[in-house]
Amino acid sequence: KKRVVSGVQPTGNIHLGNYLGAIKNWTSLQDTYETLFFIVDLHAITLPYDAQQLSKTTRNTAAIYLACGVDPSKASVFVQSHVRAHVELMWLLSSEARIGRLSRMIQFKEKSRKAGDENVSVALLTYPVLMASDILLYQSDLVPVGEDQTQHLELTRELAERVNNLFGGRKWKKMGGRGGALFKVPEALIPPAGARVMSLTDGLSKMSKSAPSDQSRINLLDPKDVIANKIKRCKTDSFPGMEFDNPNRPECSNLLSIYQLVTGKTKEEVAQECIDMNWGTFKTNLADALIDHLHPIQARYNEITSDATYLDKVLSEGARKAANIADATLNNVYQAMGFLPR
Ligand code: AQP
Repeated sequence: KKRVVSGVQPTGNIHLGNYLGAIKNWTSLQDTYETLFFIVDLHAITLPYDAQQLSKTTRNTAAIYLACGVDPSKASVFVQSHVRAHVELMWLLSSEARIGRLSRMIQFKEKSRKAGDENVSVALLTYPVLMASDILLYQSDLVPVGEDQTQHLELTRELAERVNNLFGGRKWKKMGGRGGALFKVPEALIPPAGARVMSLTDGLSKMSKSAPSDQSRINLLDPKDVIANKIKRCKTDSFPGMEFDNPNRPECSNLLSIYQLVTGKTKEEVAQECIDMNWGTFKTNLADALIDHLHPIQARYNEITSDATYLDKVLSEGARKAANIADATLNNVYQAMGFLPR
């Protein structure tokens, strides 16, 4: 079976964008591939964060994975920092990553501009090297990536090839190793179209955990009345009817896509159904559909978190399975790079 890895940062409340763009897709991937889904807590400290909240957010994120249907009997679910090999391999890879290349990454440029020079951590710059480590440790075949991560995956592929060429093959054999490639070079798994969920208050920016206004997103654990209220108050326009893909109506297109994804209808069905609706009617339908879709997830979340030990067991078993794969890769790399065995 081909292997797929993916993760979400515990940087805040998991929202509809994280769910429709990532977690929901994992539940079908776990049936086809060997999957590892982790909570990338080490990535969550690259921008200023609240240490009092990190472990709580990490646990909640793990519980949400399971509530959304990630099945620990099929997928390994674990916390990134529980597998020490992530940080160790990152250090080894960083000797082959180049500052110029990292500082030209679009996400680094955007985030560092927002944070201001004095707040830019070294970790924000080297974040893509940790991401490369997350992927390469598991000899992953495929990585689901949104548009904003394709550059990072490209860097991962370059690092894999570079280390394979510099230290793999015959050179590794001379060091007492098996020879061949140290890392599999991963491919991108492009998610289904329309899975980019935009903010409720601005149809041109993406829904995001860190956006200051909670009105801009639907959190998966929002109670019914909060969901209804956020939809009622979200941004609209003054055009008649509802339509997809009108560049002058980004909010309309976004809300129709959300409606389509949570009802499981086709785009054509939704376009037909809503063509003559006014905003008031559509918003009521959308709020009802969202509440219906999220209700079972919230019920499962409550079940999972009311059991004091279940989640811990899942996470420790997941970390154990992950560490088995990760340690094998890491040991090979140490050997090929010439380190004295322990
Ligand atoms: N709005 C979105 N629409 C579709 N997919 C989205 N993802 C995030 N936002 C949307 C997907 O969720 C996964 C986890 O993302 P992440 O936690 O690694 O960081 P992010 O992409 O930066 O997510 P956020 O929510 O915007 O968090 P902050 O505010 O902390 O940066 C990824 O697969 C991502 O594509």
